[in-house]
Amino acid sequence: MKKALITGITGQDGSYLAELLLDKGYKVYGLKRRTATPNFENIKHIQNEIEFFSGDLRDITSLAEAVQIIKPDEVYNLAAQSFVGDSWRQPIYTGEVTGLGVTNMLEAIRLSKPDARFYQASSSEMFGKVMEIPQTEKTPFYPRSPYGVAKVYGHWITVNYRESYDMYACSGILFNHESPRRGIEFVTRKVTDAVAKIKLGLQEKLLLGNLDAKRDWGFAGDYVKAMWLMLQQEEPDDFVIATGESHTVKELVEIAFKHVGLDWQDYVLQDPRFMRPAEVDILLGDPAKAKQNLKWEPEVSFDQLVKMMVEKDLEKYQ
Ligand code: NDP
Ligand code: GDR
Repeated sequence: MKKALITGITGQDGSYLAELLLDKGYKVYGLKRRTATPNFENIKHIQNEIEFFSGDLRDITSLAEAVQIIKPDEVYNLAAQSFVGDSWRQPIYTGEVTGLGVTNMLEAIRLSKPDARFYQASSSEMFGKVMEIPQTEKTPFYPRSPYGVAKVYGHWITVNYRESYDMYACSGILFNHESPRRGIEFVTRKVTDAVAKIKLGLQEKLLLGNLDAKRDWGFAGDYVKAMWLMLQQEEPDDFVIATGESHTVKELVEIAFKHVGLDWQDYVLQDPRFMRPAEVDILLGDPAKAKQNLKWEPEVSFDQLVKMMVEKDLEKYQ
């Protein structure tokens, strides 16, 4: 039985990946932070099938101990301070977790289980002020937030450990991916949650920032399959994972409101509090390499994704 350690198991991607690996017959271990109140919402349905280790990406002792005891075949490093907006409010913390935390995890593996296969959750935010459209594995990085900068560090340290120590270390450059398990502060879920509440008379208005930003949005359930595929190849490599389609925040809002028979213009207001000090205007990924080498394809369209999320939020409040 293969053993996999997932950091960030309580998050959106951690929960879908754990489901996938359990289905494939893996023994799944999860690194979980100590919290005053439990936050098992995303994994409560599979909680009993996972073995948890208490730890924090900033605390190498906890990582080293987990790797030493588990001796995992695969490690998926999904933990991060992942909210771009907050990375300006907590730049040092973001650097420590999202950047340096990757080195802590790599060191723990190098010292105790150097043949474990490693996946790093890199991000399209590394492209930031994009140098070309669409973005590929070869597009230069120009991050536009403390989060993006930290992810560039995490990306390059992963490449560096691959080249320095011959470790099987891969970096997946994933574009935005969403689901009903998405954190409420991210724009897709903020919108679908508000649409459900407005429809049911529980909320009056929706305050948003930049409506013109364009993102390449896919479904998280599709994207975790690509993570697993990356660790099953003969040689470690880096891959862009995206849909190849880009939409504005305005289009997202239009589809979500229309799905419940409402006109978004009656409810949405712009609020400068949700504008960012530096914005990433457009992201559009080219997943050709993943399609060819991993035989990976996204299955859920943007339209289906937004409707799925609205439906789940309606169900929740009804
Ligand atoms: P989430 O924010 O949903 O989950 C983040 C996870 O990291 C949570 O389990 C959280 O634990 C954990 N975590 C946060 N800080 C620490 C820490 N100091 N030590 C240990 N664990 C910690 O993120 P997603 O699931 O959406 O994303 C997964 C990864 O992929 C992240 O690294 C993100 O930056 C990256 N990514 C995400 C994309 C997306 O569109 N979703 C796109 C590209 C990259 P807790 O529950 O306790 O807060
Ligand atoms: P992003 O996701 O920053 O791309 O990072 P987010 O959903 O936060 O923002 C997407 C775009 O929407 C604009 N926007 C708003 N965003 C939020 N959160 N709230 C608002 O009210 C709002 N109004 C407009 C933003 O300005 C932005 O342009 C996500 C995270 O999952 C990262 O961890 C991951 O690496 C990247 O996706 C790829």
